[in-house]
Amino acid sequence: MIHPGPDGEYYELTDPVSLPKASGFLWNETMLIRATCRGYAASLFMQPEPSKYSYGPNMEAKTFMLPEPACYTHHPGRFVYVKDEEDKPLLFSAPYEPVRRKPERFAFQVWKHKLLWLVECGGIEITMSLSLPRHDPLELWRIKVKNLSGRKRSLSLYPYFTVGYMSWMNQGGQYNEELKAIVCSCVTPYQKSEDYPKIKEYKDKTFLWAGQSPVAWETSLERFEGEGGLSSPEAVSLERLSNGDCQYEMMAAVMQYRLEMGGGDEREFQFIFGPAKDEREILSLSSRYENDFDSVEREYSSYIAQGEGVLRISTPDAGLDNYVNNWLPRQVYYHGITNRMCTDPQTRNYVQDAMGMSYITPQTARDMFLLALSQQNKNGKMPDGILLSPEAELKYINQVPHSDHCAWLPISLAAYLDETGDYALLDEEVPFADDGEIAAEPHATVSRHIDLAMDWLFNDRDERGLNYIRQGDWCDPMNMVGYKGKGVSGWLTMASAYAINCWAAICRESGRQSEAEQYLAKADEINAAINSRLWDGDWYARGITDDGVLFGVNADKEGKIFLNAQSWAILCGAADDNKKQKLMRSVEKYLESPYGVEMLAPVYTAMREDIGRLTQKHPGIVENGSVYNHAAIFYIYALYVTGENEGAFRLLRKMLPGESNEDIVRRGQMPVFIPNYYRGAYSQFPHTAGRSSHLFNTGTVSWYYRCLIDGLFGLQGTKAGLLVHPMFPSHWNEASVTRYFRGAKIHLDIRRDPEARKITVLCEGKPLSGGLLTDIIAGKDYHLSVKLPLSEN
Ligand code: CEZ
Repeated sequence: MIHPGPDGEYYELTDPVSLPKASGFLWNETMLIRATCRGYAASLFMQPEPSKYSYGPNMEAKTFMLPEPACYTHHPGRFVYVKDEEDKPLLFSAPYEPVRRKPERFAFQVWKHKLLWLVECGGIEITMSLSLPRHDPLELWRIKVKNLSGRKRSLSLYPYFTVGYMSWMNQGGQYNEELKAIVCSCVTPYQKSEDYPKIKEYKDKTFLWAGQSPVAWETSLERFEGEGGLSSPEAVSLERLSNGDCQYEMMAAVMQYRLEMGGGDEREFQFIFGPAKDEREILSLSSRYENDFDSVEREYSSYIAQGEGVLRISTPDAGLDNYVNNWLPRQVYYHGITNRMCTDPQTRNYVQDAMGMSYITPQTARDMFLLALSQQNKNGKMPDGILLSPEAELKYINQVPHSDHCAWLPISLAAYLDETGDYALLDEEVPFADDGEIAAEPHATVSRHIDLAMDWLFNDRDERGLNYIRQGDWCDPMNMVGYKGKGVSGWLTMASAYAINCWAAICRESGRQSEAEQYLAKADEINAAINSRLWDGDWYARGITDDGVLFGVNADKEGKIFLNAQSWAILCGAADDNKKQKLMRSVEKYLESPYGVEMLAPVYTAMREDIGRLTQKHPGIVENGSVYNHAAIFYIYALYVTGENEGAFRLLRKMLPGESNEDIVRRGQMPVFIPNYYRGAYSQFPHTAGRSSHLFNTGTVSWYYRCLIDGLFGLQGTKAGLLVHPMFPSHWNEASVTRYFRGAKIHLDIRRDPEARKITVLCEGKPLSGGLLTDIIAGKDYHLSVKLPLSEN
């Protein structure tokens, strides 16, 4: 059903039915497209806000990327109908929708730099491949037709690219001979005259350019479908498409090619699909790319290859190797480059995505940290969102006050400093902002900025020593715990203590001893408050509402235990070993499912007005008790940093669609990205548990990478060098790793050794004290052999 290609270059699905929503995604700096194995596609481009060029059949709400996208007959997509002009019954469509004729052979290949579909039906083979240019928001399609039937065939080929409902103000389409393109135009709807200057600059045209002129075309969806519908369009049953234009009707871009093919003959067609401002731009774009697909694909492939990360692993787990070597760094890179396709990323997301870029392109991480800090208020508070351009504005959830954004600064910066040793960053002078406006004066060093952020967190606590939650912390929809100004977040209090501890460690490394001691004392004070107010006997409470009600405790019927309050109690040091063992048992008992560890349980099935929107979410999705991978990876990281290798690895492995076909079908996706969640509520709704959200925007991947570096492979940077301390699961006896670190290439052969009493690291045969490789020279190769004690188990 699914298998990796040679050297993991691609992942292949060999039937369109078992994983109907299986998908892959491609992006560049200005666009993103997600396409499924059956041909449906969701695409957007930035101008500068996210916009569309291929729509569904009705006005679509502009919102953020949603989980569990529905697929329906008229869902936007890219399809090719094939009709045999002699043997009429033969009508099929590649890759599968909308005709859904079962193919003799099918392959959906997700490559890092392209998506490819191969379909064989009735002796005709269609190959469709999609790549993107480096910059422009355009789709470059190659469609190959091969006659495998060993006899002459007379075919009609109909590329059908959806355009849909573009505007209630003005929309129409026609074929432009001169441009060799179907051009669909609209005017983005608006009512306020002050919007016109912006609107008039929009790319309000969608065009389908063809390398070879079609014999006929169609621009009206209704005329194309006729009475046959999309599974058997009336227009395809006719001799020729109508060559009609479209006047304020539902649009489609359909072309017809007549092919006389001898046995074994093959033909290739090239298409460019995307938005444009006007015909002149269509001409310049098509002339820039026509007849140059090869080099454009090569350029795009090398662009994507820049996101390869710093680890190449070969372990007993081939599935994990494939994901870590090929797909994980790509997904981290996607987040750092595209900022999840918005102009005002949430501050916590932006700073954690920067953390991930420390392992991919550290310079990008550095720039992201500096931009985020330049938007900090002088009082230390961080904004809810980071504005990526002067005309950007805070939207949606960024208009709801959340209290946690400061905490992520030292937590993420610690990974950057570990990876780069770039402590000079702490002395960089950065301005402040006053409510979004970057002020000319005053400036302060990065260190001073983070001091202020830690002091803001430390002071933003109530008389019990717990942090106010306002209308949310890491959990966006926990919006009614503290909206009256008294409710506190147990998780945020733990995150504050952990952040302050991380900052103390950085202060120590950067020679600010006294500040380090002061911050350690502050963290201890907070941990004392946590243990006196939030320990419920077998786990930690999630918080206390405006009305003083402790929640996330055993007394609760729903939302008894929250995962984040357990993992962060371990991270901040509030949980001593006795409490840690107790909460780990509780997590295993109440939250662990075959698909990973759930975010809370039992799920909420009714509104709690002292907790909020979270409790209104459908049981088992997103924050209401799904396997919310971002929360799960925090727990896994907490287990690694406290030496719980077995539990950490078990849950790390469950985050990837498993080896068994049954698990893969249940998740419904290929292991080419980690989704933000898998359906939860396993004990209450086992039949839907495990389903993927198919949403690849998630802070999980930065932390997954950190778990590999700081935990599983224990190849963590320090100021002095690379600390080697693998934390293998007991069933791993050996592995080899190549670690790229500060310009050097470090080859590690790691294996269990009956003689080894503790982890021993030899570099070129000489023991390394404390497993620390220092004085590392960029450009040099190092060969380390690491001996691990035999596992207890
Ligand atoms: O957005 C994410 C945020 O991007 O939710 C996480 C939060 O930590 C991330 O920063 C947990 O709440 O508003 C909503 O209800 C949405 O559910 C968002 O909370 C959520 C989106 O679903 C994307 O996952």
